Amino acid sequence: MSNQNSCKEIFITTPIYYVNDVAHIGHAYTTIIADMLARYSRLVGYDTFFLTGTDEHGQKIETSAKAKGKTAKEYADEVSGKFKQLWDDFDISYDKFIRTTNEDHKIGVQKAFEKMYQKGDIYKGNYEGNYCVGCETFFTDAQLIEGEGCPDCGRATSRVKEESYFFRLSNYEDKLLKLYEQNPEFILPKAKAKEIVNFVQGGLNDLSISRTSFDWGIKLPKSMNDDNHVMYVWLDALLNYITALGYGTDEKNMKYWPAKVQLVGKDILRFHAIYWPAFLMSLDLPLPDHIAAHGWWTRDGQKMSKSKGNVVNPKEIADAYGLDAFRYFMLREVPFGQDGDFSQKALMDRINSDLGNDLGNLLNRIQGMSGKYFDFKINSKDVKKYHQKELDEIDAILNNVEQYIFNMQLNRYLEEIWKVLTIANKAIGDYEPWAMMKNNQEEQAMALVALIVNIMAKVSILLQSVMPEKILKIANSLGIEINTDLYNKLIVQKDLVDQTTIVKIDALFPRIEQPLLPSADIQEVESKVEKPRKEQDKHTQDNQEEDNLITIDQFFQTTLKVGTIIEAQEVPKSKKLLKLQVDLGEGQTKQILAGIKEYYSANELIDTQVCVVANLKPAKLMGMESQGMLLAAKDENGLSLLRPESKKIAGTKIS
Ligand code: ME8
Repeated sequence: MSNQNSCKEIFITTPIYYVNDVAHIGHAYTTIIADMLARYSRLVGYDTFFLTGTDEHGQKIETSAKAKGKTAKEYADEVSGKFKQLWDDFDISYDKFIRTTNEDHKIGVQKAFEKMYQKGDIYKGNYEGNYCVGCETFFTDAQLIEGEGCPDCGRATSRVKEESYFFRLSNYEDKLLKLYEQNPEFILPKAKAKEIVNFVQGGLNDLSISRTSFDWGIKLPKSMNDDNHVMYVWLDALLNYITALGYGTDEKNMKYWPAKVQLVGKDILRFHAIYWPAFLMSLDLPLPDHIAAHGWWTRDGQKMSKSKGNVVNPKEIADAYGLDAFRYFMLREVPFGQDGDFSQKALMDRINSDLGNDLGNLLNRIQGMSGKYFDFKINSKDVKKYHQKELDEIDAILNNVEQYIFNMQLNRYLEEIWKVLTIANKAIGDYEPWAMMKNNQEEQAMALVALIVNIMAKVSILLQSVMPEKILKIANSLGIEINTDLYNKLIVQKDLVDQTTIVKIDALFPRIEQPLLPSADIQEVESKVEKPRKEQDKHTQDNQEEDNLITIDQFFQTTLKVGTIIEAQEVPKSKKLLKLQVDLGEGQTKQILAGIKEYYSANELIDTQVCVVANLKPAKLMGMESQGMLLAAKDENGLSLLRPESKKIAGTKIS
């Protein structure tokens, strides 16, 4: 490990969060990771800038505000304020909280638009296609589910036909492919890059970057002389990463560009790994080192959703279990990039085992031994004489951990540090300082206790970014101050704390025997987290399936039943949909809209049997409610409904 680059600038970003939602565990996750990176890089001595903020324009926000009887700006002020408050409560060390309604952001975005236009990357045309307001994304007909549904969230899209400015994304296809090839770590984790490469190889359409059908957005620059258009919210939003540094206004902080790491959830990787570098290339700006995409959090094995009432409110968890324990859990529990599950049990296990037994208990032992044998006064002068082997072992580990930070193997980073704690706990058992004291080997006992104090000091330095508040307490107890100088002395130069006086403090992580929040009491926050995602690219399916293995219990959360179709009708004006009434036994009939019209006529379906997903939340398609789904298999030869081999009683469960 080295901090040769002590003047190096490091820029770290989170996505800017939509203000139609209240912060939940997913937002907290991204923000905590970014905060950890920022704190780490400041401690190492890098000149660090950490950006977060809120994304406030677009049709979705305009519609949500109207529904609440507020102006879009009033609504944005209110929700943005709540995000900021939460990050302040969480002591998130952001250097700037950007709002896309800020005046300097608007100026910067307009300047960027002008530059892209002058470059010939923007032209005016007509857009005709499908728009999902929930995802603020355009889709071609071929991308839709059953002719109507958004491929990302499943909700109905609306048909848009309007004049629009386009960004020549198609011109960047080759440049993007070259970027991914030459910078295999541009997208992290690397496995995720494959999806993006496949997507780009499939061909890129030019991107519609303006809208005329609503107002809540940034106007085009005056020089365009076209007042009818507002900018597409993703162009506006992505540019926040440079306008926050003063692009187009006061550019002194542009020295932080390009970003070291831009954190995103896997749902918005495509925007950041395709559109964003293309926009930057168009602006002749350098590209970020890493776009790092994390996975999705579920709760007790289930997707979080408002309707299920199981959305995790991060503030409540942090208030009950402690902010630092929550931070540690989030960073340690799940390998970056994979989906993770939140449960109080998993959190308690981490607190009791890793934090209580391994870390907290080691500090207790230090306090006990130093107090009992040495009146709390510790001197390191003989540590090297007796424990060079242990020192070499721990320094080898700790000198190697920085790589895991910036390539986003954060759980690995913590695992390595925990190996060092294990060495310390083991050394106490192996050398038995109490026996040494009995045998008048005071010098050896002091060397051993001092070794443990030094290990604790080194570990604390490297855990400061993860658990700032608890580590401050540990540092106070060890009589040290964690700062860049101490980092250089203990980690870079592998030196020791010369002498110190230990201070007794209360247990840091008292054992938790029972969940602190009765499950039903974990307050739900309003959320839109339920985003059933359809994968865009079938080549990535295998990978995804490996990532998303489910348990048998999760499988049985789906109720599959045999149903008998008792009525079938065509849906007027729909090319694909048939409206079916399906008998599911015991007097239960469900209306199901199925996209099978091209393969089956309504008449031939009546009195036939089908397999039905019977516990699906109702959805609206073409203004009608669909209360279930039929199982079917589709390949290049067409679509076949799955049916029982012989007739079964309607409502028979499938397992
Ligand atoms: O997409 N698990 O904003 P957003 C993990 N404004 N992370 C989750 C999550 C979950 N269950 N749910 C949400 C937007 N997230 C745009 C971004 S950036 C120029 C514009 C996290 O409010 C995850 O980081 O919908 C995701 O990317 C982010 O919240 C989306 O927040």
